[in-house]
Amino acid sequence: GQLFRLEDYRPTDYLIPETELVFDLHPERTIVRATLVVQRREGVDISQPLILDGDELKLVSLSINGAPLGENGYQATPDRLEITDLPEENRFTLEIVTEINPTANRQLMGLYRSSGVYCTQCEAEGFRRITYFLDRPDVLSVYTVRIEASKQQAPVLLSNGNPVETGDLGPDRHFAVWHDPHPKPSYLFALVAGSLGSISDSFTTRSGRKVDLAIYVEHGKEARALYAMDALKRSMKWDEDAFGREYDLDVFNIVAVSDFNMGAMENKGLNVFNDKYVLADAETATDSDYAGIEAVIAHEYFHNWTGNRITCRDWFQLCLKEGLTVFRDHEFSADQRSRAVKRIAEVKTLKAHQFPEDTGPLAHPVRPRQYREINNFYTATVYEKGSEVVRMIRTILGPELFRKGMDLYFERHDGEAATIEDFIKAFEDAAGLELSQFALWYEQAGTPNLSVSFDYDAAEKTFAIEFEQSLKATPGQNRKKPMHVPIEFGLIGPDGREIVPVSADGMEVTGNVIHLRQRNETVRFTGIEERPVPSLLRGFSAPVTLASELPREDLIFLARHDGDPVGRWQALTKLLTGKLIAGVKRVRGGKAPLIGVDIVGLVGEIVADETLDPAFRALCLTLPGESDIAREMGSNIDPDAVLASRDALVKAIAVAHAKPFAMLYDALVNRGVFSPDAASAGRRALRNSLLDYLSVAEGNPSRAAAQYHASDNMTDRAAALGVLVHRFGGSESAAAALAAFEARFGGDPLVMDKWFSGQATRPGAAALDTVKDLMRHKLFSLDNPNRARALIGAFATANQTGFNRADGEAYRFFTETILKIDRENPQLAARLLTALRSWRSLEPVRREHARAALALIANADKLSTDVKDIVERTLG
Ligand code: B3K
Ligand code: ZN
Repeated sequence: GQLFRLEDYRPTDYLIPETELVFDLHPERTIVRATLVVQRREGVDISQPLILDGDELKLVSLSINGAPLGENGYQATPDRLEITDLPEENRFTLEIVTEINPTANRQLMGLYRSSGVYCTQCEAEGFRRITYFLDRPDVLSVYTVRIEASKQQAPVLLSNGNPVETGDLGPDRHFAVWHDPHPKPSYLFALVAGSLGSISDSFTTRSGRKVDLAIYVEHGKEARALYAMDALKRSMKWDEDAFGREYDLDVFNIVAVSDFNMGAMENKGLNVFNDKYVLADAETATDSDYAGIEAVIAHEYFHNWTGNRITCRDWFQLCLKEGLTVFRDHEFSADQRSRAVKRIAEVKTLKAHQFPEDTGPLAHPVRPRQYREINNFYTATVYEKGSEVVRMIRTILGPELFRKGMDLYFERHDGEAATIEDFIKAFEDAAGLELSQFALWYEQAGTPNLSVSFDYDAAEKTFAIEFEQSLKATPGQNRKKPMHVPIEFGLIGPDGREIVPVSADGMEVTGNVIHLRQRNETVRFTGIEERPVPSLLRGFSAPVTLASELPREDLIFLARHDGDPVGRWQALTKLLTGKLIAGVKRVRGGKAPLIGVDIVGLVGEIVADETLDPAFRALCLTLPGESDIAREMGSNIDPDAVLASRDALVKAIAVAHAKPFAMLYDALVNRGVFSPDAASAGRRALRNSLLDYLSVAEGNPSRAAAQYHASDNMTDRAAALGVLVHRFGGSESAAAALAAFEARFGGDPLVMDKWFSGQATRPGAAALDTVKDLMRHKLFSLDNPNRARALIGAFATANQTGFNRADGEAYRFFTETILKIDRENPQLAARLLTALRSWRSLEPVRREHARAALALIANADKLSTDVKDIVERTLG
């Protein structure tokens, strides 16, 4: 693959201000007639050819200003069209006719069919699979789209923008015309045509524009789209209130399809979704499905301003739209639900997905400087860390100046393709600040580590905190500069109250934020009457790791008394992780883990505290997962020992608190009809976590089996199934529940994904055979991304002991499967393959098996660019 570099960016010689597309839709032979108004940029010589991107295209005809182009005037290959015979005038019309085959398109990029529905996916480079074009985000065009199709096969005809006209074309064909007045890059183009059911509603913007809303789904599933519609209306309102952003078209359409490479796509006025992020009701969706739908609906809607109205100059700037839009959807969910619980969930996600990226071979900056395959850069670093960087800007500026900066950004760059520099400049100008050191967060890969030590001087009544920041080398970046790290903090007195220092010397401190800028710095607080317990990184104010020499008693104190719930959770997690890691070491030495009563008591205390939100208690009760423990250990991982240590702590907590846990389990039983709201979901989360502990304490599956069969909602049902399969797999109760689930939901592949994942994640070596068997299940298909992720993805990322079998058999199976998927859908194969990115941190035997499996992929022939890029960097 070719290497693309940020420093090679150059604007195009030609622009395409207007694009007219006519689609004559047929399953195997679709004709696309593109009429482009082409504009030569000022100063560009007429001898400069017009070079357009293509991908697997078949050119039918080509003309300029109405006259067919002679064979010597151009050169066409499936992936490139170079036109040399161009008119002298600087503005001309180019007509390109191409033929494409939507049915044969299994990569799910460009125009393809999903269960008979024509749909498109153009980001990042899918539009070039429809017609030859300047397929890059800095070429903005006004689109008019005419779709012609069979009335019977495709009664619904949708594209971007507003509907203009519809009509008949004889007995079985009809057409629709759409016009999008907002200039947009080609990656935001969309078309949908098919037979679909729908629900509709409307939203009136604050300036009085009435917007017609519709969600299109498979016939019969309309009622399952109601929650998504509700989330959409709340998102539209929230963006007006929180960011002053109104919607700008007469219609907003969402379509759910069942074959989709990622979560969803923000095409202007026509969002296309993976059905997983639209369909929900009590019977089929869990609370976390509901939360995911709310977040993704909001995310795609928010892109209308951050991504669409202001887009990216080039794909290196991807975080400009993604990091910012993730930040916006995080804030939305925080406002709709419990802010603290939402923040803890974000921190867990960041640590689980982004931290391993930063410490592994695929590490890259939030704004990468080079890529071979852009689709491999839709990563947790660009999205989640990108969001954390925006959050830090708000922490540094404060909410008012942050909003002022956002307003300035919208005002300056509306209708443009912008860069990270433009974004940062808006905040610098709004706040009168200089953010050049801060901008290193976009440039330097890796997670900074802060070593912190403390010194209380009772005689001077001062409390000093000494920081040392370090950042390890990452691929292509050996030497790093110190960063600007905003550290939210609190000092807590022995009575649990916050201490307000008289002054802070040595470092910049604004309000409750310490600004770390040098490699080594010390802040000294004065007027501190008693030795305080410091709470650092409150709200997880920066994406860093913290190595503090805080004594155990202080961590216990913080877990009990920190006024910041995120701080409480962080302290508890640190204690639990330390205990779990010590346990792993003992297990590896052939000994049983030692479990102190204090930590067991602490967990029980928090769980029993009725003054706390049940969702928060559930988070505290859920021990760090096996991969969290492995990540914190960093090297020489033996997943079997990790599981043994974790199970031992679960058991100790379960046995110690069996009685109060059982009472709480009963008290939390669902009463009344199911509601997906955050408070009800929090109670279910706590109750289902208790179910796991109680089942361990009781040593039998009865309680989980009873819950499974009594459940009136998927959250409780899936949780019970999880306990049965993971704790009592192979038991009659587990088999009965699996059979009941299949009998009930066997007609619905999306729901059955839970059944596939549940079995794929059963701990232990036996899961591999189960996964192989399930691949032959009638509902399973490697071609469908949701199925592949539910079975293969879940096995590789969420089954530490099963996937990392000591004999390496699972790696070999995985390798073969990736190669199979790669033949049809390279993007999906490459994404799944990242499951092996942390192979170097395994113990030597497994590490060697994993390396050999990766080498098998690297040496296979006919690898896609996508998989080749990942495997080469992973083996690095
Ligand atoms: N922008 C899309 C992701 C496109 C991925 C292309 N490989 C969804 C989103 O982030 O909202
Ligand atoms: Zn996005």
